[in-house]
Amino acid sequence: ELQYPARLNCVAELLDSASLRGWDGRTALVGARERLTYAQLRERVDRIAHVLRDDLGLATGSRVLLRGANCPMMAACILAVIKAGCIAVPTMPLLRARELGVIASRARVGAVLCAAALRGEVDAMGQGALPLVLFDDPASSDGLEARMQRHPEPFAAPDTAADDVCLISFTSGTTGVPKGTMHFHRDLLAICDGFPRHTLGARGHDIFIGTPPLAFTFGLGGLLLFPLRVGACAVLIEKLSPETLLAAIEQHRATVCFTAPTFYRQMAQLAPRFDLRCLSRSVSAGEALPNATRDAWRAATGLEMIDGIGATEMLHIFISAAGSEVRPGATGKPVPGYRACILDHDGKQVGPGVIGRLAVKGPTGCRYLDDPRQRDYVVDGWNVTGDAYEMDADGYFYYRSRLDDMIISAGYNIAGAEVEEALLHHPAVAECGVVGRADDERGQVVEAHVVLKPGVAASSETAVDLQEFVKARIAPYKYPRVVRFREQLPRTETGKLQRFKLRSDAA
Ligand code: 3UK
Repeated sequence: ELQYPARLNCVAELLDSASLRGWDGRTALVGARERLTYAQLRERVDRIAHVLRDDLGLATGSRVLLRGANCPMMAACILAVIKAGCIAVPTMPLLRARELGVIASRARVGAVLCAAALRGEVDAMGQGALPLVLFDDPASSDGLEARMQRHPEPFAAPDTAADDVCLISFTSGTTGVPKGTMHFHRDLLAICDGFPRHTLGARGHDIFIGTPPLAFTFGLGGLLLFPLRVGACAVLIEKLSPETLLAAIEQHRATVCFTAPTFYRQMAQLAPRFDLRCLSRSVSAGEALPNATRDAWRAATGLEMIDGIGATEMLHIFISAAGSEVRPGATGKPVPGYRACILDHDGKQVGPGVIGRLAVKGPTGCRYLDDPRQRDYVVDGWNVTGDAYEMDADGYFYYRSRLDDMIISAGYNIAGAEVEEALLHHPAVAECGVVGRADDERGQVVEAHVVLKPGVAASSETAVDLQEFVKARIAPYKYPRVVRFREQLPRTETGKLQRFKLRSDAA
């Protein structure tokens, strides 16, 4: 059981303990243009906190919308909002004015901190007279950097409770209106004291790197809070491709990498060109990790990937496995502090070997901001994530599909992920997504959207070859009756396949 003081500011706690432990001179953050020690980061956070309270007049509990690419300044802004006793509302860099406007009004934000390069969509979002302060805009006299000059004194965090909200994170929203999820000061520490300590074994000499935006809780934890909690360093890079991430791992001697399964699959192809011996742990989350990808990455780097399922509602990863605990095909076991079970349609727990709805309970959990969907996600204190899972007799949890993505064809239940896994073992397949398409005769048919590796012809022979390949690997009724070749697959900024687009696109 994790215990935190009843009065708590999680950022003050992170940065003050860093100082008490003598980490002031260590490197905390590395960006494309600058490098900050723990002492420099604390000073920067304090100056920004003063701007928020003294210049903008924000009060404890005010909500501040944040917008910027992954860089030390964006990280410092998020930390400063929280240290100031305000509530951080980070937003994904690719969001458009209309989506930002919905978030700003749903979260009732009182101010905006935005990277100058991304201000266009904020200007267009139409929230009237919201105070807007730009950063990374050195020329401006009322930009954040100019204002920070005037506040050299340390900032004392206002008194807040461990269960005051400090973060509102919006779900990537593949469907419907985005949902805001609220998290407490103690939640941000609880995730640091769960997965990274127990599963990852994070240490002060680690160098964290990866792709998830800081506005996505996967990135906020993995690339900021986790390293700060153990005195480690995070490398923040604004625009990453599989190739530039590999180069950055090599250049910065990174030891821990966070990204999504498709990125690992693409990186495995290019890995032989880089010296990756520095890397000792690679964490995959956001989507199911196919065995084919786990195998390709192991063959390329010698590393056994750490798969972990997390959710914005739960703040971070709650089921995972590393090293010798890994069972291929399984996500893993509950992270210490969490419990998990499988529920049937009536909400009753089922035993091993039965597919049902995954439910979890632990130090973090779902608190939607004014949303009736709260009662669908939290049932009897259990968080029901919307995933179809199965448990084995040893307590391992196996992902099957998103509940609403199960394909029902001629009376058979088919998990698209299983068909994808089979296809990914075929040497011609770079990426794929499998969905159900409405069909008069069968209800739904299995439809595969396939990106081929360079040099392979998108021909009907290839399609038949893929179909036969799947029939030979898994139950033949699961084979894709329709195969469509694509240049790329539609993905969210968090790396998730947008299945609804696959279902509606092709015709
Ligand atoms: C799916 C996975 C199988 C699953 C996230 C790590 O992805 C994150 O949060 P989101 O709110 O999405 C949650 C949903 O994504 N998913 C995530 N990881 C896995 N499915 N295997 C996995 N390893 O459907 C889940 O319900 O965008 C991930 C940390 C923080 C996060 N917010």
